[in-house]
Amino acid sequence: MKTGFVNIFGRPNAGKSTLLNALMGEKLAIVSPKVQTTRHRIKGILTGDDHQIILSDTPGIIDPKYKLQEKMMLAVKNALEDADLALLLVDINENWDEAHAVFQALSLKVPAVVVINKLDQANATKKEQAISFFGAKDYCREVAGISALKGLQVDGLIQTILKYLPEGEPFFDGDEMTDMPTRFFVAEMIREKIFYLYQDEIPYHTTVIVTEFKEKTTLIKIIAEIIVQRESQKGILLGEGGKMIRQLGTDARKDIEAFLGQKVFLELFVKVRPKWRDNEFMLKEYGYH
Ligand SMILES: Nc1nc2c(ncn2[C@@H]2O[C@H](COP(=O)(O)OP(=O)(O)OP(=O)(O)O)[C@@H](O)[C@H]2O)c(=O)[nH]1
Ligand SMILES: [Mg+2]
Repeated sequence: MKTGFVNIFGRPNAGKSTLLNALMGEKLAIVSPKVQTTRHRIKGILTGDDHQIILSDTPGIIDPKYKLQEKMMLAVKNALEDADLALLLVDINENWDEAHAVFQALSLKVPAVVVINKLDQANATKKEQAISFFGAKDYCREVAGISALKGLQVDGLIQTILKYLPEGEPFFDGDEMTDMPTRFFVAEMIREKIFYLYQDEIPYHTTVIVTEFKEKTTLIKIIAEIIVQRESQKGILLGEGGKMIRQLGTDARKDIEAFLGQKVFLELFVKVRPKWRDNEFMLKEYGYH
């Protein structure tokens, strides 16, 4: 049996979370058109007849400006340390030199496959150019081209991954899919909707924590707190007469119900916690270790 840890790295928006979901065939990680959607390392355990691949999605690599971003980059650093294989994901339409600089700075000690993503948005010439550009880099063992969104060459990528994994015993039970608790995924689904519904700085000044999760006979009752930094942001989240937060609740509930396979009663509260993004204690409380 081939088993090992395969960690996905790349700049914000490269499509790392989309790729994790495509490889898993299941939506584990939230996705948005905005940068810095992912804040945690999220494991997906892919078990087949002859393999167990423990995948990790990680936050997009940036220069941290505040403590939350430092925590995000710590999640990246942790993932660097236990990989058997790194997937260096690049959006074919991003700046290749900048992506290369980021990959080089990782100083990887493990083999890396450069994965060129979003091939549905590029022509064959550009694809060939990207393959030769990254194929010549010294950290790159192999280049693969995919579209994570369209599921193009994702099965091929699994075969490529298996070449680099050692023989070994599985680390997890075959039916385990992730190491994160249900509450985490519920909070993430709410956070994803915030990325879609609200503009500008709102998603970046916000976090979500599930404070109650109770299984009743006919439904699951969930209470979640949305944390913002300023009173004005609370107003924006609520919207006129509470219109926006009602929309948020409806959108998030649908996803949560699909995820849990049960009816959900979802209640949202907005709390103002000034400067939570720079407060070590609060970051810990909100799950950023
Ligand atoms: N056209 C196209 N869009 C894609 C593809 N893969 C991802 N996207 C889109 O790119 C955007 C970013 O995707 P994510 O998966 O959130 O990117 P990420 O690398 O996880 O981003 P961060 O978590 O912010 O670092 C989303 O709008 C995706 O739908 C692809 O193969 N083709
Ligand atoms: Mg992501």
